[in-house]
Amino acid sequence: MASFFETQVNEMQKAIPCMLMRGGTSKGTYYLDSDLPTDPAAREQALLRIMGSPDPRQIDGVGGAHPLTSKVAIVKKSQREGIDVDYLFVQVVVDEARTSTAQNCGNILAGVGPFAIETGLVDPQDGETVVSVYMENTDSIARQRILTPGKQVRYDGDATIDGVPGSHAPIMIEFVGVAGSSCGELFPTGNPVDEIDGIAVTMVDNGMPVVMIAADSLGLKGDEDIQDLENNQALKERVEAIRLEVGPLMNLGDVKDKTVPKMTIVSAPKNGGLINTRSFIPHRVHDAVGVLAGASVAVAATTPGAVGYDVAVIPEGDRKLCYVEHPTGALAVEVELSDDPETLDPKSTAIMRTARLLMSGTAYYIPE
Ligand code: NQM
Repeated sequence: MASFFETQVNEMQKAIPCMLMRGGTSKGTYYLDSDLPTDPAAREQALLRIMGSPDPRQIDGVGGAHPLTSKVAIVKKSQREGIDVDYLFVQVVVDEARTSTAQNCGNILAGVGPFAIETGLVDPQDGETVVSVYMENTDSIARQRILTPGKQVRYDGDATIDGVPGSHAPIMIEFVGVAGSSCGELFPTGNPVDEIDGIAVTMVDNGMPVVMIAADSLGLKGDEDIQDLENNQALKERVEAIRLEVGPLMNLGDVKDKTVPKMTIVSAPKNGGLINTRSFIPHRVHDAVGVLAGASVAVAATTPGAVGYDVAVIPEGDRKLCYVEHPTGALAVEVELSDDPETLDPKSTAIMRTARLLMSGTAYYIPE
């Protein structure tokens, strides 16, 4: 298939069309699947080299030297009934020559609908375009409502999300079938709480495998600065030891080289939200909180017995608008909890994000 992009060929370097987009509070390169090498090793090499990995500064690439800005979306037209596009998320490890598809990313997802429209994979409507996305990493679905007045993606607008300066056009995202999508069950051990190394933890997966630990059980207040947490070597080692132990219990196997589960320290809300968080993702501390990670926290914190339930301030009503507090504000997650005695899987999970096309063109890299 001819690419949407006009690729500028360079004899010395390999050239791959791509867009750089902000998706929610993250940033990454977005590719059409058909523009990337088909050979898996060549494909991984292209993604690493374009991002500039391995290198803590990613100085020879377009990556932003942080896991939140070293992300990739690979998108193609879907063959699935009722689905517009398939989205594969790839985490490019910053300081190692490694990529991982073992996790999904709800922030980068926010840019997938706009990218699909910009590249002609989805025909825009005049006004609003609904894009149905099959998320390959977790075998689940998201429906995005994108504003497309005059059949063009609207990026400017009045919607704000904490962790991103300014305001932009809202993108409403509804998730379908995300509970247990990586771990098999919403609470993969069958319990809302378990004890690991003498510490109570909640293992939960409402779209992202998350381990919730009460701040006071780690000797923390819960509102520590990101830098303080990242400098606390003893804490990092303790959290990592728990992560390695719970990986198999969450049906994730050996997680040493995986970016899941996310380790989330929870405490009472400080600013009127549901609960307060600090998330190790898993080795750096998130500036905010992941979208699907926030969705997992929101459901667990409203479940009796789970870590955080005792300090959570739970909104009234069937559809609960839960503000998951984080270092730069709060993430609003709307959850409709189960009323089925057979399952705790929520009836629905939805969030609002914004995204913006930052650059469209050709990425170059020197192959091996
Ligand atoms: O949980 C970061 C992000 C994420 C993941 C990470 C995310 C999600 O904020 O859905 O969005 O946890 O690595 O981009």
